[in-house]
This record gives sequence, C-alpha cells and structure tokens, in this order.
Amino acid sequence: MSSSGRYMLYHGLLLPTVVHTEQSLSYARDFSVQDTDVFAVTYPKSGTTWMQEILPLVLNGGDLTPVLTIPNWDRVPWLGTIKMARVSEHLPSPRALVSHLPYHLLPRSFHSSKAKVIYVTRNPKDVMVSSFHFHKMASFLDDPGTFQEFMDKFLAGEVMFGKWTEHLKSWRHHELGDRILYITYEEMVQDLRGALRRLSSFLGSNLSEEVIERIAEHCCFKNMKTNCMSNHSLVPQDLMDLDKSPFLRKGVVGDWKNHFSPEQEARFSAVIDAEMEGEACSFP
Ligand code: PPS
Repeated sequence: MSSSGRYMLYHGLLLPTVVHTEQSLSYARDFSVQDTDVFAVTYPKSGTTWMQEILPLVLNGGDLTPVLTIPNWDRVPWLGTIKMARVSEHLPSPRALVSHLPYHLLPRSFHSSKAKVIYVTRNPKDVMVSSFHFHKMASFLDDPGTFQEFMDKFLAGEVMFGKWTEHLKSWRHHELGDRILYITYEEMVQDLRGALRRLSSFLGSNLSEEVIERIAEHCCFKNMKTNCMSNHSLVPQDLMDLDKSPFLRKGVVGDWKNHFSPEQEARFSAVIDAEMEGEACSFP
C-alpha cells in the first residue's frame, strides 16, 4: 500500500485500491478464460472506455441495448477489479473484457486459450495529458502536482500501471500470433468506420455497412459524452468530479501541443525514444 493508501503494489505495479484488492487480483489470475473471450488491452487513457462501447456492438451485430442500459464497468469489466469478480459470471457470450495489465499478468488460462486481444495504443504525450486531467478530477488517485511534476512521475513509471514503454513492450513480446490486433487511438479518431471494419474482420463479426454506420454514429465522441452509461456521470462526485474535468474530456489527437513547452517535449521524446530503441515497432 502506498503512503496515501490510494495504491497497492502488485508485481511492481501501482494499482488504485478503490477498485483492486488482493482477492480481486487473485480471482483474475485464476479466471477461466474461454476461447471466445475478447480482451481490449490498453495503457490507461488510451481508449479503454471507447472499446467498452465498441466491442459489445461489434460482437452483438449492432444491438444498442447493452450500451444504453448497462454501465460500462459492468458491461465490459476491467480484469482484476472488484466489479469484474462480481459480474463475470453474468456476461453474455462472447465475453468482452478490458485490461490495463501487462501480458504476463493476464489470467494463467489465457495463455493456453484461443481468446483474442485488441491492443490499443495512443500517442504517449496525449496519454499523459489525459492522465494529468484525470488525476485532477479523480479523488482516488494522488494529486498530480504541476504538469512538470506529473511528467517526471509519468516518465519514471510512478503512476498507476507503471511505465508506458514497459506496457507497450510487454504486449509486443508475446506468442499470440494472429490472436492479437494492434490498433491506434489516432486511427480510430481519423477513420472510425475503417477501424470498425478491421475489428469486425478480426472478430469474425461480418458486419454490414449499415451496422458499421450505426455503431460509428453511436460511438462518436459527441454521442458517447451524453450516454450516462458511459460518461462516468453515474460515479459519485466525491470519487470523480466531472465539474473539474469531464471523463470524456476532449477526445482529440494532439492536445499535448497545448500543454508541453518545447523543453518538456524534447525531454519527454528523448526518454521515450531511448526506452523504445531497438523495438521493431512504430507508435503514434
Ligand atoms: S481509462 O481511465 O484508462 O479508462 O481512460 P480511457 O477510456 O482509456 O481514455 C480516456 C480518453 O479517451 C477519450 N475517449 C474518446 N475519444 C474520442 N472518441 C471517443 N468516442 C472517446 N471515448 C473516450 C476520452 O475523452 C479521454 O481522452 P481525453 O484526451 O482526456 O479527452
């Protein structure tokens, strides 16, 4: 447990105690993964909530009922959370889950299953900006301090779920073959319909253009912002103060340019580039 009590240490990672316990994490480790399960994996603030909206629709052929009637944390739960332990038995098949965990901490049974993974990456500068604002409005996270102080913590991995670079690397070094699809937040912002077609093909959903259109329309930023099942307005204000910063805040690419000084940008890029050196992957 951290000195503030807001985080616990799990295999070297800081996890928020508001939604994680030793028991909920142990439940996830022993969770019985089915071949039809789909995991959307993200480093925090990379498009998790968006995937919680998209996945049920791609898997059920575009029926809006679940996304209009079930809160996102019950509909597509976070692996390892207290909620997930409560709702996983009741999820419709094929089940969709989200996770911020690194590859090696997925359930043991995941590795011998045929379950699929969608790994969403987002430009780390935009991730950090989104996270900075999230830390200001979420009372269950430590105060971020100044933007510079938060950047130091982010680069050192002293934030929930550790270093962005370690997360990315863990999900590049695996033996999943064609069980994993890489997609970027930027690609989804630029061409959501195209991204939905890729998801549909990867998951074998065979969606018609009409259904793709319906899903794209429902999952655009403007519409998700008004869906109380997805915009976190059901969370008590003492946990998330949406007046300080909405959860669906801006939903754009490149907001980092409004936050980083040239010096901060240079240092941030130098650290990330050095840690990603030798990795045969590009990132947004
Ligand atoms: S969390 O806390 O890890 O679950 O956060 P996560 O959902 O991964 O990331 C939140 C950011 O995703 C943006 N978002 C969207 N952008 C565009 N279109 C849609 N539909 C959408 N839904 C969520 C959300 O606004 C956060 O980004 P910022 O930059 O803060 O706006």
